[in-house]
Amino acid sequence: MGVVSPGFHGRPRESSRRLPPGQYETHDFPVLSAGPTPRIDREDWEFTVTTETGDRHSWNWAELTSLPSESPTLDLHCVTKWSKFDTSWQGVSLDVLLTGVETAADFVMVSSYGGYTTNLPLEDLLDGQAWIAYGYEGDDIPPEHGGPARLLVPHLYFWKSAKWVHGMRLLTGDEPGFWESLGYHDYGDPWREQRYQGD
Ligand SMILES: Nc1nc2c(c(=O)[nH]1)N[C@H]1C(S)=C(S)[C@@H](COP(=O)(O)O)O[C@H]1N2
Ligand SMILES: [Mo]
Repeated sequence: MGVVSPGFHGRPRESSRRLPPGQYETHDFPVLSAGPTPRIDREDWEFTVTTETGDRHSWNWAELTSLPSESPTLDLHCVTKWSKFDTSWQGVSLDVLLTGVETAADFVMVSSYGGYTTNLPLEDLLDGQAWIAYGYEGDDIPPEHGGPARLLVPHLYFWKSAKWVHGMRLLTGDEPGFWESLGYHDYGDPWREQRYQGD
């Protein structure tokens, strides 16, 4: 064991511990959208979970925002290599929404207003790992960042965090979403640098 001076090594070790391989830290909040920003009125907004047997569970805006919420502070990692530390959000844990949804599914297809889709294993949405967020830094989520509400799954590359989220289909088999069918990795773990198929 070497002699380590915490004053000298502390900072770089701290930030590289939080920075996945190949990423750099940015203080901006870049906007990455595959199409135009859809405008959705809160009165028209709805989020629907459809099970593999066709059962539907829907929440409107008043129902979503009256559920118990959490205020997680999260590091975000985009596949285009920027990472942003310590973003603060308000939202409802998927654990809360999926309680009482009876399913034997292993996969989820998330869909957005505007047509975007992304797939992930159901277990990656559970156990405090994912939220339907409706607040950002103490305010509404700006439309370009996914407001009224977006999915947040911060342990995967940020393309899995669907903006303008509208629903989820529970699936017994995996299917590729929008970027996944264009060659991006099916799972997208930033710590294993799973950017593209084959990584
Ligand atoms: N509906 C939708 N969600 C989306 C996207 C998109 O194009 N449409 N882009 C994804 C990608 S690639 C990233 S990096 C993040 C970007 O979120 P931001 O624009 O708030 O930074 O949203 C993800 N969610
Ligand atoms: Mo991205």
